[in-house]
Amino acid sequence: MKSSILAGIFATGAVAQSGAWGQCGGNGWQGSTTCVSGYHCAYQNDWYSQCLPGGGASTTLKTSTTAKPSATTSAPPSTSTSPNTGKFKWFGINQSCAEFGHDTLPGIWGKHFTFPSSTTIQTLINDGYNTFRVAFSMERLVHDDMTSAFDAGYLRNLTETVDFITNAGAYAVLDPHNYGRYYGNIITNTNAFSTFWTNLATKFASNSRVIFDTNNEYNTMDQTLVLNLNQAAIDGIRAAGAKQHIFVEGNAWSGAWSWNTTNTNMAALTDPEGKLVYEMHQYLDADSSGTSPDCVSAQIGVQRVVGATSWLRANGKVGIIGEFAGGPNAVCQSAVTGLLDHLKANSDVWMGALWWAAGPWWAEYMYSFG
Ligand SMILES: *[C@@H]1O[C@H](CO)[C@@H](O)[C@H](O)[C@H]1NC(C)=O
Ligand SMILES: *[C@@H]1O[C@H](CO)[C@@H](O)[C@H](O)[C@H]1NC(C)=O
Ligand SMILES: CC(=O)N[C@H]1CO[C@H](CO)[C@@H](O)[C@@H]1O
Repeated sequence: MKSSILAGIFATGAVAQSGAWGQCGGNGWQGSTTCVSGYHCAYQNDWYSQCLPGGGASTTLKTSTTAKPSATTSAPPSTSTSPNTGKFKWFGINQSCAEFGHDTLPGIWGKHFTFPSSTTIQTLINDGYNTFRVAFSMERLVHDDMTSAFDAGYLRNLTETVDFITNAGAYAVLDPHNYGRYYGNIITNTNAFSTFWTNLATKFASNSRVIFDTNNEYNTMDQTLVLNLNQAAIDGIRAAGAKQHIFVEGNAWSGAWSWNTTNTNMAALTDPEGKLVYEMHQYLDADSSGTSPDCVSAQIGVQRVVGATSWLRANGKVGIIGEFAGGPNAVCQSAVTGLLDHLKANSDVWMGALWWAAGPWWAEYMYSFG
């Protein structure tokens, strides 16, 4: 999702009471600060409070910084008891906030950015999610250039988040939320990008529940460069001795609907480990941008991904829908349900799906998996 419009998508859902998993507070939030019955408003960070299951006091107005996970809090592995026993390997949600405030770099922790809440992560794991896409900013990790040493504090906080997730039995997707850019400039130095990935993968090579995502949403870039950057990331990660799965992303915001016309060259990517997963994003509003809570039709979910399904199968690849969402209304509910049913029915090529922001009816649907 284009970060500049994030505020808009969440603001448009303003109703009398925020729905399950909906936003209920945060800087600039103008919608409801109370949740529907059975949910309470939980402070996540200064930009976001969310309706989580259960009673409890609303903490929307809290402004202190309790958002960082504690490395000491761990939970039993939940994979065997997860309700998500369908065919998807990965089923999850983004954990977005360490990349916030991108206009201010490196920015101040607790003011411009923070890290995901361990409480939220644990709640979502208990509800059956097993995959968390952890967005972060490359500039905050490497200040001077892509090959420079890591910012120790940012790396430590990022690692604590990842460790919390993986110690709890879930998968953590490391997502440099950079749109193929570094300090706003399109990355053209594939060698430096490869080194960045060697350095990062070295830190996480021993954690088998980590997944590497080369970059979030390349866009308006040369198509061959997108191919080369992905290959450079793959080569860099393998040079570190890391053997986990790698999510590659395409040009044009990695859109599933245009993948079969835009990103066909990506079939040429190679991986000695054979663990590439093509991550595509798909929103269901008119221009596929995720800026409107309205879905085009109840069928649009399937219609936008069938071409990608064919492409994956024809090329012997597997994919994941790494971002999707629909507004809290009946048309979107049908559209998203149709999308997920289609992915599930084609689980030979689709390995999972990750919500960008959860919808109010999600829990019921998720439990219907398996
Ligand atoms: C990391 O988190 C700690 C709080 O545990 C905070 O004080 C520090 O500023 C953070 N640093 C970065 C760079 O995120
Ligand atoms: C490409 O994908 C779109 C969207 O899924 C689909 O409608 C279209 O038929 C596909 N075109 C080709 C040539 O496969
Ligand atoms: C559950 C969760 O972490 N959802 C996040 C997805 O991304 C949006 C936009 O960045 C956040 O506001 C949500 O908190």
